[in-house]
Amino acid sequence: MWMRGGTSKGGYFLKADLPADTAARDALLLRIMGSPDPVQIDGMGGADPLTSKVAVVSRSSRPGIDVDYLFLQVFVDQAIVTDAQNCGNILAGVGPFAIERGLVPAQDGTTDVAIFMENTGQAAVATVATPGGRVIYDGTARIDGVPGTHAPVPLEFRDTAGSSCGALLPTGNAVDVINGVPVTLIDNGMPCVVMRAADVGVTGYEDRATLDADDALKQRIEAIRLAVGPLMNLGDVAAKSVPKMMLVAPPRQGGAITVRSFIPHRAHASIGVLGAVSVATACLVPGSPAAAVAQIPDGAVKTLSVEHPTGELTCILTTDAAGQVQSAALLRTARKLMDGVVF
Ligand code: NQM
Repeated sequence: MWMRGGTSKGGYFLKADLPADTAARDALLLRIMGSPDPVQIDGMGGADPLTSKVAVVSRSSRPGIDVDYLFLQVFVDQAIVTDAQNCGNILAGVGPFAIERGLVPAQDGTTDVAIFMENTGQAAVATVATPGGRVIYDGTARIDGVPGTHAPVPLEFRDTAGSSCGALLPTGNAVDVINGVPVTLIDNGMPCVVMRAADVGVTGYEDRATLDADDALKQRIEAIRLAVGPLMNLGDVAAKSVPKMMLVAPPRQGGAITVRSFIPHRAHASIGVLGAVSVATACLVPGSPAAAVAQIPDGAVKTLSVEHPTGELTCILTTDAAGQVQSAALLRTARKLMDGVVF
């Protein structure tokens, strides 16, 4: 099934329909997407990392979990398929897909689908609109980066700290200085390097095309990315799609912070879901570059609007008495685009 999940798009597969052998599976997915090729002319991929994504879904045997979800990023112009990152946008389609494929029985009204995210070993709950026991995609919910309105798919994440790096702050520091740039190395569901845009010579308000055309900027932040991989317990990240590079600036639309993200070699048209959760969490780390530019509301439950190139993404973070983030909730939508046979 081909679906839009949040602001991404990709192929959703039943695990049993793909080869069990990883190398054979990855070779098939490269052929399906048409990679490596900058325009993916011979495949289904959309010539953009945001539209070259795969979800592999199976019924779960874990207590309290309905389905297991493995996310795979298929690189556009390199023959790489990586499970080194999760994806909270593609996650938004997993609940509807699981119900449509009969892995989860639909309730009348809404159906909660508990999803184990195999990439990071953590769980999320997606709430799918199922009036009359059938998945619907039409609705009135709107997310920036997607035209029109659709049925809401609220997502809730718990205990995502250290998803891939072993700790929220893998170096134990609020700030590390890499190549002269103060950064926060953080992982609250997505490994991210958060730095002030001004510290790498941009404003943080540029559009995607401007950032993608800035080769000097891209080389500078790639050098930082390669340097921090081992510090974040990610090893050599040359062929990995993490960590994501987050350039932050003060909010301009009444939100909490402005972000321009590289994922990691192209600028994101909006922002990743778990990327946004990680940046929002960085805003709460005292002394960090994000905290220096963020506007943070009072209270244990914080509604943080993360401004991005095409609008904003609101994260609701629940913190404990020590100010640590315990859970994150946000709104996505999804749409079934095509169900059939890919050759
Ligand atoms: O951070 C793009 C996306 C993502 C990832 C990327 C995502 C997330 O927007 O949870 O959703 O960072 O590669 O789909």
